Amino acid sequence: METKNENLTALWQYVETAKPSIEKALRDNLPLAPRFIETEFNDALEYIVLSDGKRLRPVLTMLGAEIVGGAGEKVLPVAIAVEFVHTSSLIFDDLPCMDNAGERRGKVSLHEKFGEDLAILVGIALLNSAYGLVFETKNTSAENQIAAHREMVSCIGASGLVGGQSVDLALAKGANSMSISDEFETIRNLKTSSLIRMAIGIGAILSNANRAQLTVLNRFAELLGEAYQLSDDLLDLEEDKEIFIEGQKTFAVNKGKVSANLRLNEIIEKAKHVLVENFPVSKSRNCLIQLADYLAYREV
Ligand code: GRG
Repeated sequence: METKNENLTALWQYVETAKPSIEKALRDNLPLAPRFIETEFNDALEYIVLSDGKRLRPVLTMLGAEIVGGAGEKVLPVAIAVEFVHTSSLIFDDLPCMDNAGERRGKVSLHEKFGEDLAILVGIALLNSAYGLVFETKNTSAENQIAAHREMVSCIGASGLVGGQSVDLALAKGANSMSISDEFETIRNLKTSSLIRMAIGIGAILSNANRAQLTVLNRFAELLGEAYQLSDDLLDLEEDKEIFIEGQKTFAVNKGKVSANLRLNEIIEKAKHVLVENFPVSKSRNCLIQLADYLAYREV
């Protein structure tokens, strides 16, 4: 392996530089309720959106724009939309009917703090506003905006994030992996890879990416989703082997740590190769390559 987490300087420098404008745009675009609606809605919205997220998905959108020759700053509205979708997925995922999580981003989860009813409303408000923000990106054609919007619909819907989460729910209820599909691992990655695909893809679409470039970026996103899921499974295996073995038959459980690590390396090398073969050397390409390493070899 050429790069490990300690060598991800270009990526973290990029994140550090982009973060102030991302945080400002998040604040400026919060879908706040008007003054006359005196509920806790706005407090709840600010509580979850302005919490301590890594903001990797908006960064992906900016890098998606840059790798096809566009400017990251110009796609900021849609980068914010991606963070809103991500945040709404975290809110829904934490609900008692899903993952029942009491904590998120180092704080009490939104529904525990403000109630399930308000948490659901905040999640919907964020999604709703994300679909509108795609039309706020200036210096791009109406065709690009419509194409980006269509990509969002597809990545969030039943063939993406929502469908992927339904697989997770079925597995949590004890469905046998093979009864869901032979392509079990790929389907398990759907919820993660869909959002990565959306993040990179809409930045690129709004920056005039051509069809061939989009195909390459979609493949990269798919591999990243696969790597993320596999590294997650490896971390689970590390933490609580018993529970996991009884629960799901993942690749990591079936084949063991050594094989899973080999496969993880293979996927990451493939992902990097896809970019290196199809895009010239650039800062954005280097950052995306480092992001692949980060996702695969993260420790939490
Ligand atoms: C319709 C939006 C919507 C969702 C319905 C609930 C659901 C379907 C999907 C859940 C998807 C989910 C929560 C996937 C896990 C994503 C993930 C890897 C989260 C952690 O990302 P980090 O580490 O988190 O980047 P921060 O907090 O830094 O942003």
